[in-house]
Amino acid sequence: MKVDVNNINVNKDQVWKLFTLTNDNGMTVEFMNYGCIITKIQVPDKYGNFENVVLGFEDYQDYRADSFYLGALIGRVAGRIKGASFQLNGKTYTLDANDGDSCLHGGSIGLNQIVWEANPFQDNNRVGVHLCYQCVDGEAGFPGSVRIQVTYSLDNANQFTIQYKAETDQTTPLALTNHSYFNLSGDLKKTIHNHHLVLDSNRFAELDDTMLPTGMLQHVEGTSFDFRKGRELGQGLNDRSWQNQVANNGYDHYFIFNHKLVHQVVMKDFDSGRVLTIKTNEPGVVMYTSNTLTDGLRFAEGISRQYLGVCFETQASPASLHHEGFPSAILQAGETYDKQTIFTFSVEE
Ligand code: G6D
Repeated sequence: MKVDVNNINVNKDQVWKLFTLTNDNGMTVEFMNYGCIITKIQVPDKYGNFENVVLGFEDYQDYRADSFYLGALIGRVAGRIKGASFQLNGKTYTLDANDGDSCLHGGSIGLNQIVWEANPFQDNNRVGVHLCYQCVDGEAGFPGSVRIQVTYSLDNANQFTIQYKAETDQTTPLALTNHSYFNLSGDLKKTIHNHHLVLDSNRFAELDDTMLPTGMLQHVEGTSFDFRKGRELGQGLNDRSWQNQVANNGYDHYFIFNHKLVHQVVMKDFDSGRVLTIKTNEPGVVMYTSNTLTDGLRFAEGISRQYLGVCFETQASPASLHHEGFPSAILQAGETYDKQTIFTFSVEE
């Protein structure tokens, strides 16, 4: 196992670091310290062919302020905050309204645009990089000075782990996640329509026509949101139900996990045999099926098009800032934020 580091000379003033983690099976995970952006994950198919399973740009410059957040660390608060404001302990905070009237993914200068301090490490079982950043009080409109450490690591069980640790000197909202778009076909051979998904959730957050949670949790029973026994993503991408249509003909919804299965998500592509299992201590996940991904962007393995990847943004819910009944996104002063999501890659015949 090893960690390789290369420089990306962005311009005369800025150099980004590009890290590549490699395990003994030949699996690699590549990412930058700009936005903690994951640019490539190479894993084998059932024939042993190593191919990339995440969307990434051909030119690293295209990641600068990318409106699709390809591969990016999202924060301080992933998702949409209604009215770009919230109340906390009797005080009203106003944020950057960068998505209509809402604050999306931490505002127009989110953590996806920060150059993080990076410290590679290796021990007997894994290789990785600690990525650190100190948010100052009032940054992007959020209270509290927050020290964040995100750790990317890879082991020889083909498990890629993202660990998020943080502490704040003032109570503040914090909901960090990763915005990688997965496509298990390998090198973007096809869209995600035939990806088969099991998702351990009975309830999802109903959206209004501005993509904001209404505050109602809908049961998945009898809908294209019921993945408890497994279904292909394509059924929902073609479904004419209200909630699939609200999300621009697909999924862009927060699911609350039942936390009754070992893994919260299991996705499989039958042609390649690749399987992705996701295990997390987060209370839920936004599943986004790249419904609004525009055509024509130059990715490393080809040209972008709708439904080319699916995001599993494990997180608490920003809806909790305005509605009861949602997993809280509040970090108390003195409390340690300690979240982990493990992405395991395997193959099945
Ligand atoms: C759209 O609504 C979706 C978001 O969930 C996603 O993160 C973004 O595109 C990239 O705004």
